[in-house]
Amino acid sequence: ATGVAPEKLAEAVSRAVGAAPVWDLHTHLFPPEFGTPMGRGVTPDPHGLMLWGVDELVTYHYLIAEVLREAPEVTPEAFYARSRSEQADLIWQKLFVDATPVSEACRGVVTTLTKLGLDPNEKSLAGHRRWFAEQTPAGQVDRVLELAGVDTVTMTNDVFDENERGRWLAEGGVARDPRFPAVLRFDPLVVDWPAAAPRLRDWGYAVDAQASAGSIDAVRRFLGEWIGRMKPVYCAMSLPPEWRYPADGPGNRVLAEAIVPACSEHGLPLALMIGVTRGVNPALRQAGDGIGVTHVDSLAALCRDFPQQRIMATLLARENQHALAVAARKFSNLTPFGCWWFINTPSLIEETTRMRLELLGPTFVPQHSDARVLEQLLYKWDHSRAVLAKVLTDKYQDLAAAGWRVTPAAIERDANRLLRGNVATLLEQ
Ligand code: REL
Ligand code: ZN
Repeated sequence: ATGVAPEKLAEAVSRAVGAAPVWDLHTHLFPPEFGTPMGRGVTPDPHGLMLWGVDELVTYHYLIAEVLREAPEVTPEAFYARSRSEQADLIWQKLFVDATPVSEACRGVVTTLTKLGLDPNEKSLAGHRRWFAEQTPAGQVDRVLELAGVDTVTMTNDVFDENERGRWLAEGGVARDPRFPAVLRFDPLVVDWPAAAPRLRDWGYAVDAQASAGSIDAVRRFLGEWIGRMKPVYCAMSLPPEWRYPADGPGNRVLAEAIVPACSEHGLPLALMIGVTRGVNPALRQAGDGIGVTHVDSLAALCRDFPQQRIMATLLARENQHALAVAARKFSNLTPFGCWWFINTPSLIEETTRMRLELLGPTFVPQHSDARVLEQLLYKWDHSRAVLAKVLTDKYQDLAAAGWRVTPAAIERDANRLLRGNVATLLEQ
């Protein structure tokens, strides 16, 4: 086969990266079966978990943090006292009308509206609201997945969330959409055992404050039951920067003696999302979480202790990305994934992805969306695909200069594994 001419590489790569379907490895999205507060043809469920539409897009917690900077005269309390649409109107006015929406989260709204055929230059949200009110939730899911080039949207299913828990436990459970595989998420088990234990006891599992041997058995039973109910594709938790392993304490005992064994019994990978300090500014609620540097040696120690356990990791701090890539070179059971939250910006995706390709070749998962609002898939994947294409083009140009024939088939193979194939291999073993 002949190689692609160096001056044609950029176009060939962006075509392949644009055409490759995505399996989004981590989102907070739900299909309509989990209820939705709005939409044509459905009974509105005010606590429904499927978030979509312009008010949700504009009140994304990333933008709440930004509007409180742009309009410091608005206190967080006053902001949250407004209705959702009043919050959206304020954000629209301050960040999109009175200022230029250059931040990544703002640009995301612009890309999203444009991709839906709506004009992001409108001074008011009224017309956009009318358009969304005409859509059915199911139709919108189909439209967005199609336009975003995403075929699988991995959910995050928090067993400690009472609202969601009730839906799983309802008579008949929740109807499942195969495009939305589940993930069993249980942060408090490891991060806050003193809070998790009484909840487990309420649910009928005999656990104690020390997480003694009997408790460990009960946690295994709890996990086994939820794995049976949700059929997750992996288990997940996020951990604070202070997390150390090995170290004494109930959380790590639960991790090593209940969580990892339950994952291995059911053949499930375990995802660790490390580096978040929750509630640094509690008044900001969901927008108030902060960041800290992860102790990567602890992650490496876990990978060393459980060589058979597939471990996926994403770290919040830019400072940790190099050490994570190096750890993955040492432990083949470790897969770095995504550019999480505060590093999901074009410049940091570029630097992180370039480094990962240079240290790991194509053996990682470059991105996940972390979308909370359905239509965010449109911008998160558009922006990330553009950066991935740019980095891959550079790598191929260097290879071509070194004498390698970069063929169209190789470009397609790489684009497919980076956007979907590596996830499928990781989760379907
Ligand atoms: O899954 C997580 O823990 C985080 O991704 C979220 O807590 C966070 O709020 C999310 O919206 C970030 O993108
Ligand atoms: Zn998340």
